[in-house]
Amino acid sequence: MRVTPIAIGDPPLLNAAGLHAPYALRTIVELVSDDRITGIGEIPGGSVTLGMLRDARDVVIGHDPFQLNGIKQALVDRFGDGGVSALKDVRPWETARINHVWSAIEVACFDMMGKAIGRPVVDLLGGVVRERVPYSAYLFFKYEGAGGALGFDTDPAATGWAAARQAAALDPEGIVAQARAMCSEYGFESIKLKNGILDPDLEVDSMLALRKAFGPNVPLRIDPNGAWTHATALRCGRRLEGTLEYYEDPVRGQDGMAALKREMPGMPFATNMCTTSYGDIPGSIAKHSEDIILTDHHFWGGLRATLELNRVAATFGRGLSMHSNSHVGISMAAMTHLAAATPMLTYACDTHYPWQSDELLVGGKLPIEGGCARVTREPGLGITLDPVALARLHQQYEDCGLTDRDDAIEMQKREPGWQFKPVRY
Ligand code: GKR
Ligand code: MG
Repeated sequence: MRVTPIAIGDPPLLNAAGLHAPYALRTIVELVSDDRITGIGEIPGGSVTLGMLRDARDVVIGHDPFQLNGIKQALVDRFGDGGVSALKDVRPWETARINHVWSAIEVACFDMMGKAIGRPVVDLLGGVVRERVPYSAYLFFKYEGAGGALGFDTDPAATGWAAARQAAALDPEGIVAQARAMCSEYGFESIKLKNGILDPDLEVDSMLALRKAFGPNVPLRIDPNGAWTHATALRCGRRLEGTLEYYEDPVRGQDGMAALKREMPGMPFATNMCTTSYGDIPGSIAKHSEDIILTDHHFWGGLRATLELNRVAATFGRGLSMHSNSHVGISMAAMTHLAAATPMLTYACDTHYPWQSDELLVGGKLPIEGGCARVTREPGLGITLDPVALARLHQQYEDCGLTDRDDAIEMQKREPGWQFKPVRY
């Protein structure tokens, strides 16, 4: 079992927690069996998860990858609940560290199992319900810059999406230009805009500009990450009634979401913040805090645990979508296998994949065409790790000096004194 932290170039994207650093951190897990079958997994980076994964080697090595229940139990015996993120208030979805650790290992086990029996992971999850998995264009307000080695500089020779990816977008015109370039490159047919940063009315104006530019048939979502008060969210929501496919985390907490929903019964609400684990499901159902849950195998405890949400959604009349963070192709492949096997996951999934140019797969980045990623029929995840690329991205991790994501620190470099506020507007 090899555990490798990597850093991937990431542009200066804005969100309620601050600003993305020039590099996003991920941790890569490789499991190698006695008969030389390799399985790979990817998880958000960070010192706690990295330390736990390194410690998990003693627990994992020697197990049969098909014995997922036994491996999971051994990890729980070793780590308990794995500790809660110090950034719980900033990123409420990142609470149970054991889920991160287990997710990376479980995905690697599934990759090994698939390779051992010559079947894709999606078949081990019950089989294909959709071969082409739709993803949405995930737009961000941003400063100028491409991230990575270019930091906040830009490449003057860039064209098309590569140029738009590095351009500043701080107003409705910038967001529409970003959307046009991303949709024309990848063919996305639905759009999400990250909010909770600028003046809320400017953010709503940006959504309305997208509606005008793309017409009524392109589903639109807005996600202020709970940074709005009830009054702001109600006012902005009213301006967006009839425009949104769903309203993602306008306010914090299940009680806040439920109270807002009662005042906007016609608006579909979605979350990856107030209902983020099975422990939150009773409250979600009792309060009806959202209509759509954004799944995420990195945080819900792996592929099988996330797939089980399908039954919850079917039983209680909820919809499913998918959450994402800056990532490379192992996560992209795992997300696509999972979405291809989840009947209730009918909303286009989020992905940050277009924002990252670094990749560690043989053959480079996985294709997104017509807004969709096609699930492979190749064994396992259907991807191969390029050891040279992995070594380069690990060196990038060593060189960049980052060990944990902290968007507030990055923001303070731009705006000295800037402080994270759970509710800003
Ligand atoms: O990448 O800045 C970001 C997003 O804000 C991310 O951290 C969130 O987890 O994608 C996210 C979401 O809330 O949907
Ligand atoms: Mg969200």
